[in-house]
Amino acid sequence: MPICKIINKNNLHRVWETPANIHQNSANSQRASRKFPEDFLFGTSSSAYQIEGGWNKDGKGISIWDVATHMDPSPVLDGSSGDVAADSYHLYKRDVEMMKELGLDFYRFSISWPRILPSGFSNEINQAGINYYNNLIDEMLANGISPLLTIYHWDLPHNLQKLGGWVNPIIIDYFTDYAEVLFDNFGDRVKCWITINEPQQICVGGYGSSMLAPLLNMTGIGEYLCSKNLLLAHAKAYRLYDEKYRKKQNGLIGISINGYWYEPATDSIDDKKATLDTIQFDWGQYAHPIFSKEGDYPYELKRKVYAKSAEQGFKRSRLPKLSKSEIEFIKGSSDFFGLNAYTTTLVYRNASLEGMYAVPSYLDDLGAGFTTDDSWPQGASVWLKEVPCGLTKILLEISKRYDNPPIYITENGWSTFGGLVDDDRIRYLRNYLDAVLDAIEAGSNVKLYTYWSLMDNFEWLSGYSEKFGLYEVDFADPNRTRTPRKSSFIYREIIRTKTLDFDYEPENFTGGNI
Ligand code: GBH
Repeated sequence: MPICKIINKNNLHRVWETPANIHQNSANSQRASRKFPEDFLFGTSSSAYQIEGGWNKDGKGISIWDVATHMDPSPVLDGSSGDVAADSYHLYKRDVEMMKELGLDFYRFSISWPRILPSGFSNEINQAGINYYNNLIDEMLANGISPLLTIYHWDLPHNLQKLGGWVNPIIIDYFTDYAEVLFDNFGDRVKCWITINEPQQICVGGYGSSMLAPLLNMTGIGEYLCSKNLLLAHAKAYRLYDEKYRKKQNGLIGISINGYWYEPATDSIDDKKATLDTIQFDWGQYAHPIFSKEGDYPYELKRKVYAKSAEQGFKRSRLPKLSKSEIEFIKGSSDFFGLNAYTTTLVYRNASLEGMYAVPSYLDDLGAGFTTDDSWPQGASVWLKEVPCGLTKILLEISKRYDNPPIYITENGWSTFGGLVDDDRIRYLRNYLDAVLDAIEAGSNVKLYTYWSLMDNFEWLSGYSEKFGLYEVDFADPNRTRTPRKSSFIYREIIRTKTLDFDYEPENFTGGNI
């Protein structure tokens, strides 16, 4: 079986140098145990709207997800909402108990902007919201778990959306005001911050399509306006922390970018070019301005959107320009590369793409088509295939492109349709951690790993149908009872021993408590 070849530090992988047919690792058995570096850290991840519930409790304002999930007809697959979700607004002590059971070093969670600033603006702070997160943070610290705080994970205050949300440049200042409230209130105890979770998903999902709130569906225009404002908002919050808070609070701050790994579908030059273009549209669009030496949008993105715009009779490129000072402002604005990495996709470019996409559109600008390999194991989410060496490759690619930054894997996880015996999640977890170790051995500077997610939660427009949790949540139970899955016991042992042991079986696992 052709498995990813692992390359040494002097020869970090480039997409066009390897064959397209990569496969997941074979069976778990008979693989030697591997040790993680002593200072490597393990955590789990979640986000406010997906777990908290309490959507209108104690003065919280309305977010774009409250609006989207309350629409009639509902855009959510099972018609559900995050009104109650896993009810972490009330059950946070149980959540911390679970973190403790797993032995996590840290827990990544996000703050609901409208719970802190109900109107979106910082002139009015909701003390009940501050109290909630103070309690959560204090409970974590009392149990030896470090908070990794995401400032924005998609639940924009509805008021700001009324003004255009991420396509109105005024968001840059309002986002920074919000971040400042968080630095002021939580920065004494929070030493690691993520400004924004997944720019591409926010912009393409929310403004360029209707895959995420606010379901704007203005492709070819919306995602590019969003992109520029988001990069500037991120950078402004970073600069604020750097200049006003870092000395006193002594923390780190960065951004989390979702990185699909892309592999050419065939060996043809066209498919290799399409693959590189896709990388630059999908995550290079955000990573290049922040992490590259030269800054600015990637050349491939600028050239393609400019050319298409001209062809289509637009007076200027639909991708807004970054000025010299904006380029400088954004460049270097992240202390680490936060990477959310789940899966791999094959890319092609050929005549069959003609007329396939609306004009103008993001996909037409990019001019690529996507496919997958039937041999890749399939998760409960349509887009999720298990391709462990795709993770090794993206880690090495980031290391190579951006001068070996510290990489924080801020999300990685597997979805099922439920059940406590989750052997496929265990296989995914082990194979992906194995892939992380391959990347570290090849010279990638990976510092930590975060499993998505601590528990089942509201999976956006897929509702509650796809389960990512190490803990199962019973959403039919008003108490939202949480039960550890088999994978919890496996992850706990990996954390306890800092060792990946492919043969470890939890003793007497009966689907009961840890
Ligand atoms: C993460 O994004 C999110 O940060 C997190 O909130 C989420 O729960 C987690 O993934 C699991 O999905 O359904 O075919 O339209 C990872 C990137 C972006 C991948 C949206 C799936 C939807 C594709 N995800 N994308 S589709």
